[in-house]
Amino acid sequence: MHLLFAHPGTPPEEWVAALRAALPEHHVSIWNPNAPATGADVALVWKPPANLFTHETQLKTIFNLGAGVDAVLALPTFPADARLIRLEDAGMAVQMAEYVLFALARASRDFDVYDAQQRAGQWQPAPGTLRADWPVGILGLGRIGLQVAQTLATLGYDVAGWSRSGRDDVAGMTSYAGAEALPAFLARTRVLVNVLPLTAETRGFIDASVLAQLKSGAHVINVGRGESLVEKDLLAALASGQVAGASLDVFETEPLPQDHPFWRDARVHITPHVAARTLLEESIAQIASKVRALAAGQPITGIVSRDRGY
Ligand code: NDP
Ligand code: OXD
Repeated sequence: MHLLFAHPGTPPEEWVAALRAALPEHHVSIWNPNAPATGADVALVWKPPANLFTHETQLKTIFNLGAGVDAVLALPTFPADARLIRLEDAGMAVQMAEYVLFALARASRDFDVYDAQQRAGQWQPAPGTLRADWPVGILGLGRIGLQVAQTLATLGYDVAGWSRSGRDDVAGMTSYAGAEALPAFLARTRVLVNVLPLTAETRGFIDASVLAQLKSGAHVINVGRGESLVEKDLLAALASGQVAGASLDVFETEPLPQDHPFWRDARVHITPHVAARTLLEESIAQIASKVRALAAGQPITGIVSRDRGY
């Protein structure tokens, strides 16, 4: 196979060296839009420009260097007959669990209050909190959502998860499946964690109606995609007090525009789409083992369904 590395946002040398070391029997090139096409049949991409696919017309297998494939599927040039394969966990799930646990503990254990007290030189223990008062609801129980659920359940949080098909394999988690179960899931949730992929169905999903159904004084943790959350509806819910705070890693527009009201609201915590980073070693190991399987005609997991969008 001939592999092409096409991640315009990252210096290619380290990745390409690791790929060559992992797959010495295959050819590896770096995409250069100003050079003739390489004829590669496999590409490794992250947010590729649309002209990758009009330039490199032999590509039949695309490995996405992330879990979310929304940016690739949005490209009108993405070839209809190409197979799209996403990263499955590859070290991201545990990072996401850490991120969510940190945001949850910050909200439920008054760490913001103590930060403010420190700045004011105050020593003022707040009343203790009970996990029972902080039921967590996780939207999306895939590779990442399940690890988040497992981590929180192990620590004794009251955890529920919602997905299309439901899961019964996390001890201590209550599973809700499908649209008909959504109202009950939302009604028992105070901390809403979004780990859904961005698809036609999940775009704009967390809107005023969803936020209104959460327990009053809710917290929103969005680590999925920004376009799944209607930001103006979150601002309105913060203004009314229905939502008391938010930890947001992803946004409708990235980078978050300087004039966005989120920057100026102390109840909103912002990170620049870093909740789970793509790790070189784990990602190359996963992709290399799939390339070897494909070359041997064996089945692989992680192939994206175009119909579902994830
Ligand atoms: P998976 O494909 O493994 O899981 C997706 C989950 O969402 C599944 O449980 C699926 O249900 C559920 N789902 C999808 N559509 C719907 C729907 N319409 N209604 C109900 N449930 C739905 O994805 P991952 O866990 O690997 O990744 C999730 C997302 O996390 C990525 O797509 C990406 O957007 C985001 N991400 C963000 C990062 C960051 O740094 N902020 C880093 C990595 C990922 P079912 O199980 O029934 O199919
Ligand atoms: C991903 C991401 O989807 O980094 O992997 O957002």
